[in-house]
Amino acid sequence: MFKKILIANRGEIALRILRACHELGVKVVAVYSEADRESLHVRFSDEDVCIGPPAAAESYLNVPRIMAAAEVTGAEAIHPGYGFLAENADFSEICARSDIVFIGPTADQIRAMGDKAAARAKMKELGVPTVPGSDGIVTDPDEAAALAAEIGFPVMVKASAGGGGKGMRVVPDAESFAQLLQAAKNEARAAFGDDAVYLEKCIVRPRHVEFQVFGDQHGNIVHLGERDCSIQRRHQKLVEEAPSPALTPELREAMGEAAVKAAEGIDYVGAGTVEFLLDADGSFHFIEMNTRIQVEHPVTEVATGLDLVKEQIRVASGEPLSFPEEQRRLRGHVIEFRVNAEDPERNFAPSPGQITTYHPPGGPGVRLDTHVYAGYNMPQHYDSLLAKLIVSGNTREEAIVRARNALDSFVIEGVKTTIPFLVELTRDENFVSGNIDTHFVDNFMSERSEA
Ligand code: MV4
Repeated sequence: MFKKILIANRGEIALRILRACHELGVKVVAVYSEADRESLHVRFSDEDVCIGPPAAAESYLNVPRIMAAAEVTGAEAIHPGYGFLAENADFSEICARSDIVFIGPTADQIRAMGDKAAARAKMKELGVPTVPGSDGIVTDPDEAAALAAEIGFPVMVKASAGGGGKGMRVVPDAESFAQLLQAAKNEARAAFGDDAVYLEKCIVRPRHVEFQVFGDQHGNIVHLGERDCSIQRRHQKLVEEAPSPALTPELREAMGEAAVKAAEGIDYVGAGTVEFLLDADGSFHFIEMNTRIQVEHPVTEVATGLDLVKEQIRVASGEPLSFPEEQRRLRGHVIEFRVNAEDPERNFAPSPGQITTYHPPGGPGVRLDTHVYAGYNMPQHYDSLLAKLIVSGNTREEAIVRARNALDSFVIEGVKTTIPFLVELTRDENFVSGNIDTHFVDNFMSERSEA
């Protein structure tokens, strides 16, 4: 096992990783920007290094400074968390060349899934169900238009370097194809410096169901069930749950098998997530694989009783997977609510500033992953995630009741939060009945503004 790990992240995930390290008896090096001097991940760490000004490009994305911090402190491994450098293949490679263990996949594994068109091709070759679409990227606009007509409208144009919705367009008909193709390419070039795009048939009102997978360095790969993440707004997840209200045991087994096949196909090591779109007719299609620990990983932790972050560290140090077979299934029901420092009454505009009053919820079946405290200043420079409330119960109904009570008693003053929005959401009849798809939030918002 490692003696010292550097955490190349901030906020709640840095604190989450720090706790996992300390449970394993591993010392922690925190890095921080000038905006994060007062952060708990810095306070609770064993050593800390300031890596630059608040802007992420100059601090949490500043590879030379992070590598220097690891060298001077003698850290043997770096945990990247999510976001920032987590899916940066060059960073994984630089760590390997510097004899520092990157707690995550190799550069090759990251690249295999980072190029979405190549990932699609690879999955198709492996026999993992994909969405009907182009074989690789499309280059000639006329050929692309002909292929779109063949696939059948609506089609989606997606950036190959993308993921999470950037550089993506729904094309409703042949007439608008040329223009929307160009719009997707322009957005992709601006966002990723790469305008390569591919086509997929548009699945109308799908559910987003993702599978947690885990591989070790000895060739073992398992899945830990699914998370339903259909409740999103502008490609930001708001609520995630397990098990998915839409899966039968048969469908879970088939999708889990496909997820393991996907990970095996790229010899995957570490924690990963295979994302599927689930159609209303029960058919499922691979869309992307995320090669990192995800924001919503606690849903799986609570539903299985496993610790995914400790397992990432063990696997990176060369240990075989420690998950017993009987713990690789979901028990009871778990729902995570993301509490953001945003104003739901002003189109979810960020609301940075000082938290003046802070009373967290508690009680049976309540887990709160957060880095904030009374007096904490939410900086404007980073994402607005303030806390993740993870509720569990024997049934979905019990979890929802606990969620309502926890959200009702969660007091945060000084910044606007999404708590009032989440309270309303837990009372929505479609949410309560599990009738959720990727249009849920839009429908909910429009009904809310009419009321
Ligand atoms: C799709 C789709 C329908 N058909 N692909 C959005 C983000 C990215 N991860 C994939 N996304 C979608 N891809 C095909 N072929 C619909 C979406 C989508 C979506 C997916 C999951 C959750 C919320 C969503 C909201 C809008 C669109």
